[in-house]
Amino acid sequence: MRRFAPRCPLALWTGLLAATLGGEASGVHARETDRPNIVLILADDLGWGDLSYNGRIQWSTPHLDDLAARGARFDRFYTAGVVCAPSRAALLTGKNPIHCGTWRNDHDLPAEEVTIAEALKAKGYHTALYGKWHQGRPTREGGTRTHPLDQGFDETFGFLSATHAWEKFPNHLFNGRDRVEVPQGRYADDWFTDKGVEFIARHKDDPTPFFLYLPLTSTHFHIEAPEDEIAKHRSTFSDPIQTAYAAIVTRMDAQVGRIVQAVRDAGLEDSTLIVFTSDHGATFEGGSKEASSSLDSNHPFRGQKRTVYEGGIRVPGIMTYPGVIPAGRIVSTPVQTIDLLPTFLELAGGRPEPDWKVDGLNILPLATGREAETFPERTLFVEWRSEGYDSLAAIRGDYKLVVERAGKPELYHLPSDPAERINWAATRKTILQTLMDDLTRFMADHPDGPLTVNAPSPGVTLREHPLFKKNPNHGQLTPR
Ligand SMILES: [Ca+2]
Repeated sequence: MRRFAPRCPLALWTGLLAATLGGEASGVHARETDRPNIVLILADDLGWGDLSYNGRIQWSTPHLDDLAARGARFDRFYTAGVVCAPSRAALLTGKNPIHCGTWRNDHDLPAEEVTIAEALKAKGYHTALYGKWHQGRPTREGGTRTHPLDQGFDETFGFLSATHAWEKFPNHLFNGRDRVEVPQGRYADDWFTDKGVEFIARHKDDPTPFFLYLPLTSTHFHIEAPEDEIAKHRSTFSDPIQTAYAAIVTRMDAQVGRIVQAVRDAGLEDSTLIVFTSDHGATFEGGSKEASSSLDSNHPFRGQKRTVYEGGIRVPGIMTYPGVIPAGRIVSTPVQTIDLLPTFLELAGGRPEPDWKVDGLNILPLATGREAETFPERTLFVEWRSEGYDSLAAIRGDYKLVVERAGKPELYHLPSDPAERINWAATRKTILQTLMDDLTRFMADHPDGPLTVNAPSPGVTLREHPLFKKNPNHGQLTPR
């Protein structure tokens, strides 16, 4: 039997509540003070507006809607990167991309960085990754320079490289380090969900908990989906690309439902934290074939993948842990994917070591609502200064600073203007200065050089943004 008393306030609160309400009779069981299993489901390029709980009307996402309703829904959940590799590295290490050596999309996650999997493994967790890695460049042999097996995962199955993960119906995948042929015609995320379901069942009676990381490839291009899923949307759409995109989203929702059901079937629902989010906003780039742009996947936000506007970085964020996180809780405090490592580690009865230099914070107080008022006000950062871009953002409370191409700072008040249309920089100078000072400090140790306003940033070769040129919808609000 798993027994553990994690640090307060979680253990204290659950213990007090159990004592007050009468323990078993109240439905608050002793195991709620144990270390939970942790399931982290990560979507790829999923837009805020792709889920029905965020207003999508052409299709529905009942499993995600239900998951959100049964736990905490974070309405200001930010990624720490605007493309895959930096975002995923930050998520796994709890550090901003410039602090974990992975601020470009072709960077490898350095071996010395401590991941969630390594941190939890050291606490006795079984760890698995099924899905897309993209944390190390492919090698000539077909492997990857930084392998998940070297970053704390006991077992893995899926794609190692980014471009391989475009294939929705792969003919080979990687089982650990081994390239394995798989029967063609099977949808990749079906494989990964099957593996996840099997992993949960296999570990249900273990004395120690598990960490399952499921980085699915939905909704990243290619825009292809299983025929039976596409058929469900033919009456809604005439455009085959929109039809396929809708099918990608609803298939992903069904996969989330299967994982939740597997947890339930294993009798682990009350002892499992389930987290769902996306690595960044939807893309309007060529590979998406205008699926996300025509469907306005980031609605109501401005921007897309590779931009620091809300459409690029504000994504769905759900945490469900029955008995600990109250159902129906909505959190409006800004949080970021760097917060997951310290949060998970707190639940596992640990804390990040000081020499890991983790940037994120434990957000359990926000998720549970207990001592939420003690959660410190802080500034969150997003930087993207490669591939010809020079985009920075600093977010604090209701305000957000954007500095594009070292030009004039833009200041937005997000509650009144989530689409970032009204620039308050000329008049709200105190908050502007605070955010500029924070951003300057954050950028001081940037490996490519510090922030210089009104001048191109060092180490950045500016060029025309290809996606601005190709996509007239960039940054525009389009009809649903
Ligand atoms: Ca992505």
